[in-house]
Amino acid sequence: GNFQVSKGGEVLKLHSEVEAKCLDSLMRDPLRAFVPQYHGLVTRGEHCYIRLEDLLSGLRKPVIMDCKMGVRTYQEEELIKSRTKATLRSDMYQKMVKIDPSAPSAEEHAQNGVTKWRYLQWRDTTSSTSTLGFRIEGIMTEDGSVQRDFRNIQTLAQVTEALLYFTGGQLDTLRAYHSRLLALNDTLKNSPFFRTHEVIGSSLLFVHDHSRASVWMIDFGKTTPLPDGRELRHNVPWVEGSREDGYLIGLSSLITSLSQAVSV
Ligand code: 4IP
Ligand code: MN
Repeated sequence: GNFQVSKGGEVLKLHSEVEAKCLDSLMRDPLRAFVPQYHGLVTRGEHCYIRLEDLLSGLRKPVIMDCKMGVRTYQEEELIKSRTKATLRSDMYQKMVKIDPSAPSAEEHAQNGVTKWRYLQWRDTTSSTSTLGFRIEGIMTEDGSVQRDFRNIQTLAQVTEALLYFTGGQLDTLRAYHSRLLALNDTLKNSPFFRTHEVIGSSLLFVHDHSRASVWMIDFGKTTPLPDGRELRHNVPWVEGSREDGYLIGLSSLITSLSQAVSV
């Protein structure tokens, strides 16, 4: 949404201090090979932007898929806020009702609002996020149209179907994605950044055209360092206070699904 295309193979993204800090560290981490190159900040008019490598540059009619990673997409802080000084969001209530009028509780209907945590958590449990550790947020096809009806996928078999649709069943493309994800899995295990950060709401961006396919880690606006030298495992379910994100649960689901798609 908040991207602005600029010239010279770069995109500008509205500045976030949290994201800029992550990108700074990532440029000095083994994960650098899986993240768009970060070129620092730039001011245009009244706004400050993050300068990023344009991952689509040089591709002809690219097809794109955004997978939001992890078993939850809200920060623990959001849950705590929802209990204490609960701000009600009528926009989120409306998005919820539009998809499922019976989703809000009687109280939420009466107050015409839900907390941000409630909305994000509802999204997580009605998609594959809570169970498979990721969800397909959207697919952009060759003609540039965006399809979002993958967000309520629940099973791995449905994911595999979506991957076949996304790649047109092209074996080369599926295999390229599969080996890229295996390489990412290896690199994550050796990444100081990954060990020491809680990765929330971040996506894997799958991009291919007729001749190339790659996967990139993007969106670090809710990715934060852990305090006091704490580290995460990333492959265990979340319980409140653990700050575990389940990122590797999602990656492993994706790898399994790609193996299935390759052998269809
Ligand atoms: C959106 O809901 C996404 O969850 C956004 O996450 C989130 O932004 C929005 O919160 C929320 O309204 P839908 O996609 O269902 O419309 P992302 O930016 O990763 O897509 P953040 O990053 O803030 O959680 P608000 O508070 O920005 O509206
Ligand atoms: Mn995103």
